Amino acid sequence: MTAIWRCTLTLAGAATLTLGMAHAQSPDLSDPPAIDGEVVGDHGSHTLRMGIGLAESSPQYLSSQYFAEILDQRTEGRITVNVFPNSQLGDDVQMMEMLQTGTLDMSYPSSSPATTYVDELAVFDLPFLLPTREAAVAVMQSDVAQGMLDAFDDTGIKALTFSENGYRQLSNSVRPVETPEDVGGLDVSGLTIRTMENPVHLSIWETLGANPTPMAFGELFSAMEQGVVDGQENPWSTILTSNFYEVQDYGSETRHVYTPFIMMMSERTWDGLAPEYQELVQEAARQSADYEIQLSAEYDDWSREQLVDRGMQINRLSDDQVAAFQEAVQPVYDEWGPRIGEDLIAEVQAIVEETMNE
Ligand code: KDG
Repeated sequence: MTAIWRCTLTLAGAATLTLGMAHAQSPDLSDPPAIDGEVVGDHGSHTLRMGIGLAESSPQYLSSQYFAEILDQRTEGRITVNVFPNSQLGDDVQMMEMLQTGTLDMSYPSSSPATTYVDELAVFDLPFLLPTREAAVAVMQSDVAQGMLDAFDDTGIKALTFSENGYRQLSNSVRPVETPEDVGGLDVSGLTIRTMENPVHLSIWETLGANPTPMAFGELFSAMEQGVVDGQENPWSTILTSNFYEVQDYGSETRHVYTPFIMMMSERTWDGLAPEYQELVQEAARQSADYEIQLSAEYDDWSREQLVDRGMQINRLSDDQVAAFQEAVQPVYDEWGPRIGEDLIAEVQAIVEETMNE
């Protein structure tokens, strides 16, 4: 069913503008916050192309449109951002390379394939490190995380902000994946699971006895349709909005990794913007990230229910099964802890604990 999302964006001192967007498969979403900053000075016109992997109904796309709307309104149309969904312009890895060469202005990849630029980002790939969304958001907004964004300087990429991809859940086309706790972990033996292009993810699925196959997101649907891979893992919202449920009958609520997105700009594009425009882009990126996180939370459980309604068989794990799963992936910490840095992991864990005690 197609819903029409209508939102009213108000610019201080300017006329109220109503934006209508057609999109399928969405819950009752919060309206985007009013755009209330001042119009910035005239520093010329720019049209920016932004490529993303996810579909038009995803929180990533909707919040990117909000980002575009902020820039449009606060420059009186002098900065235009055109958002291209569904990996039309390339996958995460290719688009980051395009940012480096200046052939693309903006992209919004997961942090996982970006570990080739900033090693420390791999801390987010450790299983079960971020047990709640509150903890994950606190980490993404911490000085530690800001340090990771700053570490992109001189790579050719300006990293603007973190936001939420979300808790990853397992889906497959072969059988329900559930394991009695005495066996330990998840019984994924023999399943070919597509992973993001990230070595920690490979290690997780190898440790569990699956056959992990790294692959670009844009190739995933047809790989599942053609049986090249049996399964994949992504947030419920992606499994819904990218129509993976059409080729995946089984889902398991594993929540094994929380993945952030990183909104990025080509350093060439960034350097070509006047300082006042740069400041505005940075502010709009943070505002749209807050909105993206909110939308993502609104999508999460709702998407799982939608998937069940559409015929997917989804099992949730008992506390004992989760504990067994966590124990089974301990070797991933043994292998990657020293490489990622035990101090960094401890810093992240301290932020998590602080949020849990609040
Ligand atoms: O725009 C982001 C997507 O390209 C991708 O990062 C989604 O989580 C994802 C995946 O599995 O590749």
